[in-house]
Amino acid sequence: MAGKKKPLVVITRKLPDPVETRMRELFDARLNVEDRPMTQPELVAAVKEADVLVPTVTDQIDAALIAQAGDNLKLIANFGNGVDKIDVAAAAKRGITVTNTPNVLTEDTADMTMALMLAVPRRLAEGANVLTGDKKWAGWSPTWMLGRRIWGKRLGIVGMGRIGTAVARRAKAFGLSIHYHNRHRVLPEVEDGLEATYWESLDQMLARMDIISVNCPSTPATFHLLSARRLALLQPTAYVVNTARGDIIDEEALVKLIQDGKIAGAGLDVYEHEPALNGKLLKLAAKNKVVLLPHMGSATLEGRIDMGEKVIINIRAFVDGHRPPDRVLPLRT
Ligand code: 8YV
Repeated sequence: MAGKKKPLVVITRKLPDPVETRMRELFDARLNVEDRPMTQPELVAAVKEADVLVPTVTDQIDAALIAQAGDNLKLIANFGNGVDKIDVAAAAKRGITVTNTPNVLTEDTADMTMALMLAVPRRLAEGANVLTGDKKWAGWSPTWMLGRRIWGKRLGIVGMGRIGTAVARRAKAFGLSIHYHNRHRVLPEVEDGLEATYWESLDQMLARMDIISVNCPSTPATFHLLSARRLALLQPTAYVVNTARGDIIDEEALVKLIQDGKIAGAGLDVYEHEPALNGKLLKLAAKNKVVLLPHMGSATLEGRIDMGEKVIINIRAFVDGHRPPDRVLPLRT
């Protein structure tokens, strides 16, 4: 990246127009206007040539890919918060910096978490389908479309980081009592403000909650954190919501427990093998036991523009020789 030459920035997916316009002004930006996900060979070609790669959650930036990077590649500026698809340690070994886009998608993702938290117990999708379905609506009845009340129930948040805390703030206003499990207890003032109860034991928390919300990152330590054994601790009336990453939950086990009536239902935005979907989940959706969204927790125009802005700031800072604000360090093992 020597001299005044603009850095070659390869962006793997189509980004909002204002972001792409700014990137073209600032960088030698190679855009993906058709938004066709790049194949692995195309990604290899990109990392061989680029000074900066801007991937998203749909790209697998593993050690094998990083090993093929050209000497120019010095920065992977992820368009997204979660870096579970990037081998950050392999990048660090090759002297490649990794950045992400925290904070700007917190509130949107928390909103969608609340939407999913309401969707299954209050039969939202099912109710909406009544009016647009084949049969004519017969009208209101006192015993029809009864769901379960949210107010006064216990919410267990797994992962009390930025998004978990934003979920807790909203949930408190919905009359839920806040419980959480996290690697570290949060500051007393945060806990007090939320009237939150900390559970050191995830097992014990799971056994006592009405709703579980998964809000931790996907790391080797959180893979199947909600394992078959742990999911079996949930009450038969409990709901599970996941807007984090699919592989934090043993999806097969979750499906089985819902099928068997051992858990009441789930609201999911993320899947273990996405974009592939477990057919059994689709069957449960048809029976209104689960509400499924296609990974759209942070999908607002404002959020995507803010994410793009963060990517640009990270690239600019890096290219100008500063430490980029959202640098991601390899996990300590
Ligand atoms: C993004 C997300 O849409 O940022 C994340 O971690 O899960 C999503 O909300 C996606 O990652 C963009 O790459």
